[in-house]
Parts: sequence; structure tokens; C-alpha cells
Amino acid sequence: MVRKPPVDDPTYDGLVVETPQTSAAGPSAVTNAMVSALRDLGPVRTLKLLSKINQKDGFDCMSCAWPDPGHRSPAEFCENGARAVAWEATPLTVPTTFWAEHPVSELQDRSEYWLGQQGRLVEPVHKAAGSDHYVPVTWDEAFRIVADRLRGLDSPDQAAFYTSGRASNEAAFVYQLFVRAFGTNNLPDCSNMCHESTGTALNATIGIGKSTVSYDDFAQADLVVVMGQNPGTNHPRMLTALEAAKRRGAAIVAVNPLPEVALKRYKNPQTVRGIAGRGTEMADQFLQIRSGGDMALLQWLSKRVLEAEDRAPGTVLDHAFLDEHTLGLDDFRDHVRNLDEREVALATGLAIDEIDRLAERYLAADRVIITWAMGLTQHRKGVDTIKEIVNLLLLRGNIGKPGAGASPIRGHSNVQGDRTMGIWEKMPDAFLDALAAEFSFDPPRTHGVDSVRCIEAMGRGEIKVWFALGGNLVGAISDTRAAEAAMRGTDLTVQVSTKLNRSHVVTGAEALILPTLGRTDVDLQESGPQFVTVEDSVCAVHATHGALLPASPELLSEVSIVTRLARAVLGDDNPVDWAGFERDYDTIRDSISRVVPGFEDFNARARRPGGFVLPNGPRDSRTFPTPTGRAMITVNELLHVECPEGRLILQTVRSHDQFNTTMYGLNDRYRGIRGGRDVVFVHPDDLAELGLADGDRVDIVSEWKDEPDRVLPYYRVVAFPTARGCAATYFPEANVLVPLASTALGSNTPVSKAIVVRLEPVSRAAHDGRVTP
Ligand SMILES: Nc1nc2c(c(=O)[nH]1)N[C@H]1C(S)=C(S)[C@@H](COP(=O)(O)OP(=O)(O)OC[C@H]3O[C@@H](n4cnc5c(=O)[nH]c(N)nc54)[C@H](O)[C@@H]3O)O[C@H]1N2
Ligand SMILES: Nc1nc2c(c(=O)[nH]1)N[C@H]1C(S)=C(S)[C@@H](COP(=O)(O)OP(=O)(O)OC[C@H]3O[C@@H](n4cnc5c(=O)[nH]c(N)nc54)[C@H](O)[C@@H]3O)O[C@H]1N2
Ligand SMILES: [Mo]
Repeated sequence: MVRKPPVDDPTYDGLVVETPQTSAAGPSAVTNAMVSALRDLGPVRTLKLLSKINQKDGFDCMSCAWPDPGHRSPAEFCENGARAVAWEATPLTVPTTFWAEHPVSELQDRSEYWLGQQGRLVEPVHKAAGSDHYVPVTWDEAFRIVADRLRGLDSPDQAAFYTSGRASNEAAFVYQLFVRAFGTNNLPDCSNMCHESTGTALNATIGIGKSTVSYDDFAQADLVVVMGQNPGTNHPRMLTALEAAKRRGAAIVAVNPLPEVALKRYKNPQTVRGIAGRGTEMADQFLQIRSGGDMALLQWLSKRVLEAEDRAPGTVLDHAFLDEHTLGLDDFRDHVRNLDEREVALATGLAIDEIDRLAERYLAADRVIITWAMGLTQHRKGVDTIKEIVNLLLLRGNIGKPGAGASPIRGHSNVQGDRTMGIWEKMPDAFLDALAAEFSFDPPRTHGVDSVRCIEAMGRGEIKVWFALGGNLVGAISDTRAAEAAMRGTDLTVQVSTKLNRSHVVTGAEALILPTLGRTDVDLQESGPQFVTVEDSVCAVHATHGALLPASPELLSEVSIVTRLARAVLGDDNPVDWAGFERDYDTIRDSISRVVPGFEDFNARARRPGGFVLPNGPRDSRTFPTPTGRAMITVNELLHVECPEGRLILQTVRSHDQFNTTMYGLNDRYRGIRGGRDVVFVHPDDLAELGLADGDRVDIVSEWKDEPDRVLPYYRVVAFPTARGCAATYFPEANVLVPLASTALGSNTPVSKAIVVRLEPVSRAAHDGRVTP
């Protein structure tokens, strides 16, 4: 019998709201990590795993893409890393009887939390068209079904192949090769919903969509500005690097609508100071910005820098750098000069004095790093906002020198590597040419669909087969209802996964689940145990070796699944040695070394302890691979979020107990939430103005032109010190509020951080009386 967790019991009202915490991490975090890991795994497995996480002979933690230091401590992991490992390495497996006991129609009513708690998937299962049950099938049968359906399509573009950012470089490379050999560029990925705005902005301005800093740069910075990011929950090991920078005299500035606790005070669990003392005061300055105000903030900072140069010509800007390496300064100067102070104040919700203090810090610092994550990318003007980061950095030569640079902090542990390996619906011709030369075939050149366009195309009946290498697109993407309807309208959906999630139960007419090995599992092939590689946020590539025997001998690696599927679909008469790839991953790396720049001698360098760092023109030599050969200073029209009277700008964030759509639990410790997720954080003064009070229940309603309102029903209001006019709730539940068409300009990333909403009070009786659609 499976115990029903509270979230699946509608009568359970366990939500408790407490005072938010005043410091992050610390010994309690480590204890929590140990307790949760031990409870699920038992002590032997736990010790084995925890001694291998992020070690040079171990496996790469799958929780985030934060880089590893050169000198590793024996415990190079954080609380949430340990939880991600425990979640994957659980000895619990989904039994064969599960599929007969649980019709898909019943599983559809289960929460993500419950689905994820059922254990590791260990056998391929198939749901026939018209059936309400998955039934176990052999691998051969599963591959035959997918091959039949793919070969039966009128065009390869009627299929789409999604990737989530946990896939290794080797799996991603063979996957994109298979998809292109099959004949389509329909390769949407989680990055479309994540750092796509970053890639778009950085490619256009500096010629490479990646960070220009290395790990050691944090130790040399004078100022680190952390924008739109919650490292305490989502990149906890970053706090150790920030703390070290801080102790060497760097200033840290946080820009965020929420007072994220880790940016205020951090108790490093690995130092005496952290365990026994008060920890480290982190942010020297906290700019509590209004959602979407960053673009105005950055433009204002640049304006102040240019004014300082006017006052003391020749002393403020890095003229040598600007003259030699950039274009566009004059137009930019004219543009920001006219920036209106009132507009900046309105857009940011900040006093100009506060922004000016940051401008002074920026001017006083020789080496500045700006980091960012979803708080900047998931906005209508996300791309332009990141272009403004580049503008500000370029003015004083803060790119391509030690201790300085632009540093997007990635999400999934190998999302950056997957892109490097060709997972992108619009890979440049140079990559496709190299692929063509290596494998003697003509890759398709027409761009494919991204995640949003994929759902739209499915909705129009243009995509009939959906294949996902990991992830949970139905749960992760905006417009849940449209996404579910689109998925249900397809002929076949296939999920390659470690554990159950919503995308396995909202299916096409026919569906398959193909279980796979995770990072922690030993991957044994004919030539012996294999390792794979990943690339972190700062372009370091290194090996990751599984540590545990897989939960079942039936499980196949992602490489095995993709290569066997390729053989089933393409037949053995094609120029790629798929069987050889599966037998020995060194042969995949040999091909990568010839196709992907920077991977020369890949097999040898991947075996070096700690791996190697990919070349990066802007970082290494101030070489900017843009069409002009210069870094582009750009002019971007300011746009801020319009919010009518009585409305709030709602952002969707991660709780401390989730990994994207995966729920580890129902708490959000740092923000003082226990036992539930149906909360909306609102500033007390906004509550007073709206005639609401802490504890009230409200419907969260988003309004869109020419469409009915979208409703997230019966949320508990929590008075919280967020920025005025802003509110926050959790993703993925809030995805119902965002239409597919609401995306960032230029990157098509769903606007998940600025949803204009109204809050409508609703009583328990009224709520119970209505039929939930
Ligand atoms: N434990 C754990 N780790 C994870 C993940 C996870 O779910 N759980 N997810 C992984 C993934 S895929 C990703 S992409 C990263 C995400 O890492 P984050 O980007 O830190 O994740 P979010 O929870 O979306 O937090 C967004 C932050 O931006 C702030 N913000 C929102 N709007 C604005 C704005 O307009 N301006 C500014 N300046 N700030 C704003 C929010 O208040 C919040 O602090 O984490 C990765 N790591
Ligand atoms: N409203 C709102 N929406 C958002 C966001 C937001 O901030 N707000 N954030 C966006 C972001 S940044 C991202 S990255 C996306 C995330 O989108 P996805 O990457 O699609 O979603 P995840 O929840 O990370 O996927 C989790 C699933 O991956 C599978 N999995 C785990 N490990 C492995 C593995 O090793 N191999 C395979 N094959 N499968 C595995 C498991 O079955 C698990 O259920 O969501 C986006 N959606
Ligand atoms: Mo992400």
C-alpha cells in the first residue's frame, strides 16, 4: 500500500506560516541533508554517495551547474545537492504491479509530489491507443513501436525531440545526431524556458552565449553584483565562493524584489565561524527592485558612469579597451543621456540615491562580476536587460580581465553542455557542416521549433510524435491547460526518465515510458564501465562516474536508448556506427573532438582530474566572435511592466524543497512556509491597500486581452517583505496563469517573472462549492 501524502488529500490543511529565517545554510542545513539522505537510502549507500559527489573520481552533482573549485573539500555538496542525489538514488522502485493497479486516468489526479515518491522506473511500459493502462513491454518492442510511428510520418518535422539539461554531453551528442539524421531540427529544450534570453543577448553582443568568468575570478573580484538569483536555494555552493570573495574585501550587492535570506547572512557549514558564530553578513547593499526594473537600473548606472567620465575626461572609461574592442559607444551615450529619472524611479521602485550608491561602488571597483539567473531572463525584456549588463561591463573594460565579467549562473547541471553538443533548434551552419563532414550525411538546415513553438505546433496538429530525453515539459512550460491539450492531441508521446512525473500521465493517444540510468548509476557496456562528461556554468568540462549498481539490470543508459533507437529507426545501413558508440563512449568523444571546437583531444583531457576548460574568446583574449569582430554596445528601448491600479506583478519562484517540477517536500524553510505550497507572498502595505490581510484566501487571477481570465484558486495570502507592488508564488502550479504567447522578446522564453494579477477574496464555502475545471 502506498501512503497517501498530504498534498494528495484535499481535506488536509497542514499549511503553517512562520517568521522567515534570518540566515541561510549553516549546520542545520547539513543535518537536514544528512537526515533526508539517510532516511531514504540507508547509511551504506549514503556514505558511498556523499563521498563521491563532485569529487574528481566521483559523479557530478545533478542539482545545479555551479562549478567545482580546483581544491575540493571532502564534502563538496550542499543540502539541496544531497537531496537531489537521494531522490535519484532511492532504492525504492516502481513495481510491475503498479501499472495494473493505477490507470492513467487515476494517475492524472496525482500530484507531482506523489508521482515522484513512487520510486525509480525500472522497466519500459507502453500505453496502447484507447487503453487506460501502461503495460510492461520489452525494449525491442518499445524501440519497434517508436520506429514504426516515426517512419510512418509524412515528414520528419512532424516529430519533436525535447531535452532536459541533465543529459550528458555524450548522450546529447548522439541524440542530436540521431534527430538530424532522421531529418529534423525540432530539438526544443529546457533552456528555451531558462537561460535562452542570456544566450540570445550574449551571442549578439560578445559573440558567445556563455559566461566570461572562470571559477577563480570570483576570488579576484572587487565587486560582485548578484541579480535575479536565489543562490541560497538554487546554487548553495555559490555562497561559499561569495563568502570567500567577501572575506578578501570584495563588496557584494544583491538586486532582487525578495529579501532572499542567503544574500543577507550565510553560515558556512564547513567553517567554525559558520557552525558556532553568526556567519557572514553577505550583501553590502540590497536593492529591493520592482519586478522587471533591472533594465532601467542598468541603464541608469551606465548613465552615471558616462557622466563621471564627462566630469573627469579620460579617467573613468576604459578607452583603450573601448577603442580596440567595441562598437556602438556614441549611440549608446546619446541614448542613455536622455534617460528620464522619473521613469527609472517608477520602473525600479527604488530611490535614485540607492542606485547612485551602486554606481559609486561600480566606479570605485576595478574588477566587477555581474551574475544573474531567472529573475532577469524570464521577462518580456529579458534579452535587452542582459544586453544592458554587457553595456555596463564594457564601459570600464570589465570583460576579459581577471576578477571581472558577465556570469549567467545556469540551472540544470549540464544544460550548457547540451547546447555545446548541438541541442538547439537553430544550431549555426558551421556546426551542421562539421556534422556533415564527420558523418557523411546532409543535416536539415531549416530551423526547428523551440519549447513554446512546439506546444503551439502540437496544438495545431502539426507535431504528432513527441520524444523527451528527460524533463517534464507539461509541468514546466507556461499555459498548463494548452500544453496538456496539445500533448493529448498527439499520436505518440515517449518519455525517457528516471522517475514519474506529470508528462508521463498526460499523454498522446499512445505512450511509452523508457526508464534510464541516472548520474549516480554505474553505466556498464560491452567494453567495460563508462563515464560521461558535463560542462558547468563557467565552461569547465569534466568526467562523471556512476557510483551505485543500477536499480535494475533492465535499465539502459541514455546513450544505449538513443543509439538503439537510431538503429531501429534508420536501419543499420547508415554511415554512423551506432553500435560502436554504445559499446565504447570513447568513440563518441572521438567524434565530438572532430565536430565541436574546443574538444580537441577530448578523451585524454576528459580523463585529467578536474577535466579542462573550454576556450572562450572574450574571457581569454578579448576576442569577440561577432560579425564585426567587436563587442557590441547596444541601444535598447526601455520598457517596464505596466501594472494598473489594484493589480500586482506576480513572479513565480522555486521553494527550498523543489527541483523545478520535482517536489522533495512541501516546505520553504527560509521563507517560513511549512506543509503547503498554496501561498502568495504580498507586501503588508499592498495588502492593506487591497483590503486584504495575512491569512486570507484569494483566487489569483491573471487577465489577458481577448481571453477569459486565468485563475489559480484559493491561495493563502502571506504578508511578506517583498518589493511594493510585487507578489510571488511557486512554479510550476502558477504556469496556468501565463498564456503561451506571453514570452520574452527575442528569446521566446515564457514570461514567468512578471504576471499582472488581481487577488480576489474567496471563502472556504464558496471554494468548496465550485467545480474545479
Ligand atoms: N534546489 C534547486 N536548485 C536548482 C533548481 C531548483 O529548482 N531547486 N533549479 C535549477 C534551474 S533549472 C535553474 S534555471 C536555477 C534557477 O535559479 P534562480 O534563478 O535563483 O531561481 P528562481 O527560484 O526562479 O529565483 C529567481 C530569483 O530572481 C528574483 N527575481 C524575480 N524577478 C526579478 C526581477 O525582476 N529582478 C530581479 N533583480 N530579481 C528578480 C526572485 O525573487 C528570485 O530570488 O536553479 C537551478 N538549481
Ligand atoms: N513559471 C515558471 N516556469 C518555469 C520556470 C520558472 O521559474 N517559473 N523555470 C523554467 C526553467 S529555468 C526550467 S530549466 C524548466 C525545467 O524544465 P524540465 O527540465 O523539463 O523539468 P524538470 O522538472 O527539471 O524535469 C524533471 C524530470 O526529469 C527526469 N529526470 C531526472 N533525472 C534524469 C536523468 O538523469 N535522465 C533522464 N532522462 N531524465 C531524468 C525525471 O523524470 C524528472 O521528473 O522549467 C521552466 N519553467
Ligand atoms: Mo533552468
